[in-house]
Amino acid sequence: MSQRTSFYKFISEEQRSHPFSSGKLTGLLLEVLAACKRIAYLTGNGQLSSQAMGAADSENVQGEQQKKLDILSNELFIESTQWCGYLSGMASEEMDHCLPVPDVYPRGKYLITFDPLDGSSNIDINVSVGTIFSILEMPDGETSVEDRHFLQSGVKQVCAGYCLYGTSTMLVLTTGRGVNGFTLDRSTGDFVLTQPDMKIPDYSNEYSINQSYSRHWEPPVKRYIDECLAGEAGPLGKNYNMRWVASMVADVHRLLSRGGIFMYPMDARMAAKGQGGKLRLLYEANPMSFIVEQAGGVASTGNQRIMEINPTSLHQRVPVIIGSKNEVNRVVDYHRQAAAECA
Ligand code: AHM
Ligand code: MG
Repeated sequence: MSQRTSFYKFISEEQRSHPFSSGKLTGLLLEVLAACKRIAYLTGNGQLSSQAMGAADSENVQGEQQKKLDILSNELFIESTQWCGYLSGMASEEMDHCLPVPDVYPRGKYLITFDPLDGSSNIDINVSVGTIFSILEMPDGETSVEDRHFLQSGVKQVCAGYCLYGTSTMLVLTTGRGVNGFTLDRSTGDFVLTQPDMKIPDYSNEYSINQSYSRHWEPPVKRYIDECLAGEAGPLGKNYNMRWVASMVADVHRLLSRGGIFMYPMDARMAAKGQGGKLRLLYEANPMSFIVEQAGGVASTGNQRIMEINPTSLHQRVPVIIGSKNEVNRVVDYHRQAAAECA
């Protein structure tokens, strides 16, 4: 009989290989998985749970219309994790400020940031969505939990992951020692290791960007996409394919599986509004960058490694250009050339 490796077995073996491991991260991750399973069940019911579908009567702190499932997923994530004793506080895309763990529960050494339901514009049309999370350590010597404690650069992440609610439910995770993918066995409720040591090919011929915004893009991004569109006859010498699910989790999962470049770049509309980009640094860009880098890819704003940004606010937005090493480095190089021409 072939041996299957459950998430619990995998993470326990990882824990044993660290002589001083306390098991606290394992404990926290098991509760994060419990939250993801509940969200998978909720999203999987789709139109059958009419009370969960459609728009809520509220906006999040960034002024975006919330869906009922955004709010329910946020509540499920909090309820599933806050009691476990390994967390001091959490911050979510759907909450104005951080949430310290209530006094009735013990507090632990970790902080968690999360986007409970990324890509939620896809909910009503039955297209993949996902949960993204990032685990940080609570700074030493602090007793209260405040927004400023979450303002840590991505290089300080202890763990990052996402759960993709697609045709199957998949968890993809890094603790800084590579990236592993697990598929939910719906008959047993176990996440089973199905994609060990995921690696992103250095080159690709697939790009992912919302091309309807092309008239707003900055010149380096426009140059790269024009070259992709030129195909074999152009400077890149190959034909490209394009995919855009509009769920970052699904788009990043595709590039982790077969390579590619994903871009949600800076554009003129964002600049006019004083925004740094669309995607959120703490809930989306940093965790995805940690995963992509651990799989051998590159994650940049075009001008800076994403994980080296020092966050200035909880809901800070940044440009995101991530994926296959040589494709992303080419776009970064075009940014460098454009800056040099302006200097
Ligand atoms: P959300 O967190 O509000 O769902 O927004 C993030 C999503 C990403 O998953 C996706 O890449 C992007 O927004 C799609 O944006 P657009 O609709 O502009 O193409
Ligand atoms: Mg999101």
